[in-house]
Amino acid sequence: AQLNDMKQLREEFTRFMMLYKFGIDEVTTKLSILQEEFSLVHDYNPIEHLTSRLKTPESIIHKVKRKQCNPSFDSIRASVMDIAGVRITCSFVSDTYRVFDMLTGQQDIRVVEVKDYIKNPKPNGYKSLHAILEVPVFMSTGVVPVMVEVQIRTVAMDFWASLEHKIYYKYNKDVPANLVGELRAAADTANQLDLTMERLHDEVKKFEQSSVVVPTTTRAT
Ligand code: 0O2
Repeated sequence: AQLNDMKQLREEFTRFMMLYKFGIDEVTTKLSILQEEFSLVHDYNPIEHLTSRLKTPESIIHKVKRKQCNPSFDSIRASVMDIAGVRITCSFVSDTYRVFDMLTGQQDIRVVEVKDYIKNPKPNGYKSLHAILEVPVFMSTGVVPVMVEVQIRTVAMDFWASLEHKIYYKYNKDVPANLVGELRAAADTANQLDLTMERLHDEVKKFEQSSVVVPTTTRAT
């Protein structure tokens, strides 16, 4: 009986994780379509790159313990909302909101929660626009709503966050004060870079708009 229980649990876990993988597939397909449409039609692409990850079983268990939630599939589903994660990197801050609006404006997406760490950065300097989205996944037995966490940030925010993440885990979540201070300062530098790049981008856009040449036909005499 124990062996059968284990077999059943394994099947249930595989199905549980599979749905999140499909959730990621749904969201990345939507984003790839936007990305391709933008490059073909608008001659400009607000999405620099896309990455995705499924939370590891160890990391899920860790969060279940931290949140003190019941270790049943149903309560994990309800309280661990970042099992499926998609990260979108944009060139400019304005693009992060543009991509957010384009994605969340889609009919079949339900926005469950938004955390705007771009407007309200974390005390350590972390910036990113987070949203928990619920997307429908169409299975043979019917439609299943799946939660996907989307993180949208600029290249500069991403550069900062990847290094901070590495440092945080290297020091086992107890980063020395001097490094915390330097990271804070680096976040300000990244922010300055974002502001400058956005301003330059706006200037080039204005220049392009003002110098649109109306084609004239010239006649050889
Ligand atoms: P990993 O390895 O990326 O999966 P909640 O889920 O609402 O209970 P939580 O987890 O604090 O609470 O949610 P929040 O604040 O939205 O952050 C979730 C994710 O954002 C993290 O996932 C990180 O990916 C990223 N993040 C948040 N704060 C920081 C930060 O200070 N530095 C960096 N580098 N990333 C951050 P995980 O599960 O922590 O990690």
